[in-house]
Amino acid sequence: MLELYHAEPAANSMKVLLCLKEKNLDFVSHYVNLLMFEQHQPEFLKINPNGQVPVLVHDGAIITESTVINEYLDEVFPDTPLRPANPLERARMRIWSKFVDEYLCPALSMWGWHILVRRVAKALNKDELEKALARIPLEEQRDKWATVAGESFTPEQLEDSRRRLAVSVERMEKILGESKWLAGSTYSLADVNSYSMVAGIARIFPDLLNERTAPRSFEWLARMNERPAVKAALAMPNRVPETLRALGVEQ
Ligand SMILES: N[C@@H](CCC(=O)N[C@@H](CS)C(=O)NCC(=O)O)C(=O)O
Repeated sequence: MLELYHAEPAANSMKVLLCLKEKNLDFVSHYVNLLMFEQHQPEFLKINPNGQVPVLVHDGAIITESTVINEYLDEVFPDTPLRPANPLERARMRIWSKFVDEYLCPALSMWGWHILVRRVAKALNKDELEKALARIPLEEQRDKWATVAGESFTPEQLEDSRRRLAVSVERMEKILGESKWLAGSTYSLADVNSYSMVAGIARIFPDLLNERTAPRSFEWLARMNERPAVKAALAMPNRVPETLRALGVEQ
């Protein structure tokens, strides 16, 4: 049996939801409400002591890290393969996924925290915030909550993240000038792992990724949006609006 602990169909949760949908795999969905700090509750920390989603549980075995989870799924369930058979394309799939995880995603995440998480952090009173911070297992995550509850990131940090996103789009344009998909001629985990992040850039910075400034990435995104698996994954619950309402955060 496959079980997935995940949040909204966005960011790292979306990577795995999309992989499961592409491979047409049945799974039990466990929604974790990140804005309600469910990821830091003792029951969830037993599953992932880092207090982060997504987490896959396969016949009782726990697997964390979205990129690793997707390779695992592709290896264990070989129907509808998402890793190119060609070793060079497979290497390119891993290089691009590593770039997304280490360079693109942290830059996008800073903006996500600045725009969304900050509003939740500001809505908490001092006591609630201290209690919430004390339960966060990862020091870097604790720092991020404390940062957005305070003055947030500096304009320089935010501008540098925006610059990294522009660099990411430039790289993507170059790759897509040479091949149809991000690892080469076949649709692969390189595309699956990037979809939510690239869609995030287009949503937050339409000036960086549009038909005119990045035509190939724009076309890739349009092609991705048409995939039934993308549509199915995006149809998974998004509880952010109702959570913000429940927390009394203005929308
Ligand atoms: N490297 C991890 C990162 C996971 C991660 O950052 N998850 C975020 C959601 S996209 C999370 O759980 N955030 C809540 C928190 O850190 O409190 C992966 O790729 O799975």
